Amino acid sequence: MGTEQLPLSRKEKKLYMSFMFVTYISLFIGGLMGLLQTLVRSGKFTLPFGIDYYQVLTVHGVILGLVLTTFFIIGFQFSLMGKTVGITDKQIKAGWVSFWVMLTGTVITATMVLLGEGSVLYTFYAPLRAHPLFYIGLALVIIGTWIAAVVNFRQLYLWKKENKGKKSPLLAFMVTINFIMWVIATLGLATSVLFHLIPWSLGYKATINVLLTRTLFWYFGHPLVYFWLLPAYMAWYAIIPKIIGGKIFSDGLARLSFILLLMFSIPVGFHHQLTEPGIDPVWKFVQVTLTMMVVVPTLMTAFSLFATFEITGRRKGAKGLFGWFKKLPWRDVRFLAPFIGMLLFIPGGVGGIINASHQINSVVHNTIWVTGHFHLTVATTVILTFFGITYWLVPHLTGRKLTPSLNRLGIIQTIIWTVGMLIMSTSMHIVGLLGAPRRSDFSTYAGGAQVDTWISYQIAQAVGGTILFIGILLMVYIFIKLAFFAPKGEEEYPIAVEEDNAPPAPKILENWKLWIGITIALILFAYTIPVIDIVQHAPPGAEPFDWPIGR
Ligand code: HAS
Repeated sequence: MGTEQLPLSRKEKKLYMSFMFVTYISLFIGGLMGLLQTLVRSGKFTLPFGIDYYQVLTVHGVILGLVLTTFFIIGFQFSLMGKTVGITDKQIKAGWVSFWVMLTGTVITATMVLLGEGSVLYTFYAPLRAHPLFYIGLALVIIGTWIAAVVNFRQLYLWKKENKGKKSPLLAFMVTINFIMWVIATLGLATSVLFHLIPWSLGYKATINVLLTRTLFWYFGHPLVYFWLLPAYMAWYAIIPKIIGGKIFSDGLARLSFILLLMFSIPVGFHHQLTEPGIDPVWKFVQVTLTMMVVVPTLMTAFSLFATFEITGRRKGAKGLFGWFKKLPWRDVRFLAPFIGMLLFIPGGVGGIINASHQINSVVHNTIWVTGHFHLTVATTVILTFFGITYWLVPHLTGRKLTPSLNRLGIIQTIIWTVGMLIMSTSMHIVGLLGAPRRSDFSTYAGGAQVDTWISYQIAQAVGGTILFIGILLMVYIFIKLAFFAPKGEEEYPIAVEEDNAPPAPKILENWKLWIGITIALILFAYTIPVIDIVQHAPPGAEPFDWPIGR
């Protein structure tokens, strides 16, 4: 890979840090809402001031699932591009435009939810209908991300022009793949929001095609989860090796796995709609098969990481089959937090494969098992890796040091997070198998033996949720320290280089036209006929359902 690292200017650092501030404010607000939810569902607590359960759930999902992740990812990716291919002053300005457009959209959407005009959850399924400004705010967030994408594409384009014939730096290649996936995926969301939801919520359309809007949402929804995951993979492939004192196992393998993830992340949205009528089972089968293909690059990633760990350990003198394990830097939070993320991706991924298996999906769909699944994947694998990145990225940007005491606090934070999440997520998986629904406050149900059993598990979830909230407070504290109070100094931006004897990555891996072409062909294959069906055979449109009723 291109080994040259560019210094980040003050202007750049300010831009990247602004994204981090929004991330950690979101973590605090969204986490508080998570705590309230687990308490309410335990049946032991009632929300004050007439606040509604779905309002809290919407803030939690939108702020953590959409806002925190997007701001962190774009800030982190900007820094990766700045470090590897550089950024011009004009591009920094465009970066600020993207930041402000995204922030304005976020504030508009959040205001509508807080006013009780948009309690439609982060999936905003029709016929639940929010205030038009809820959707307009979301549209602005998406437009802001597109501006960031164009800036990143241009950064790589200019670098390629100046470095004719050279392969692009690995991390810049990865950022580009993630943004190509995002742009293709958000086209579905934009179609749904601009042509269906906004006109309908403004009253220009009396009814709406529910299945079409759900399909457009999930066309976007699965790549959304990979948009969260790929920055974690960037750190696993290219940053963790440096932190553990090793090298990248194979640049070519890393690129190939990202290309496969691009191809197989989008044409798979039906695996979220397996129980929905109106989609021919043949197309569900096709998309489930494509879903299982996503497992291939994921296992390539696991293989590559094991190889890096083992080679590095052996170089440090490890003996025996698993001796390398002891040589890993367990006391370095920059490694420990992402490592636990990797480890818990094993049960998280197994859960995903269970979800995607059509018949078994009918056991778990719409139960709180699914909530358990995504708290392992996004709220553990991804978030712990993001925390791991924060420990070096923020001090690098603010010109401070991750001191041994902050490192220790980080390790405590990681343990608290892991314990809290294991309690909460395990309980969610078990009670999900016992049929407990997700997204409902069943502490208000009439009662009965089954509901009592569910509620007993809810108490475990409230305990886990409380521990997690302590973890959030600690993480916000560490962030504030790293941003403002840690001693001045220089923290390394750890980018690894490739093994010396690694074979060169084949040129074809940078053939963008080929990979984007195959991706579009797969999408057209998986979606064209079912979408035509959905449009042609649409039942009379659904009447809107405003929440709270009577808006
Ligand atoms: Fe999922 C629902 C299928 C991965 C997030 N998923 C969700 C929802 C979210 C989400 C948010 O097919 C809820 C959406 C909603 O609100 O309704 N998911 C999958 C599959 C995968 C998968 C097949 N999901 C993710 C990731 C997410 C995420 C990643 C976030 C980041 N998911 C589903 C399905 C549903 C679903 C259905 C709908 C369910 C329903 O009915 O509603 C796969 O990509 C998983 C592949 C992963 C693996 C694990 C590989 C392990 C690795 C770690 C290596 C470890 C090392 C360390 C090296 C096969 C790479 C080891 C060290 C040692 C010492 C051992």
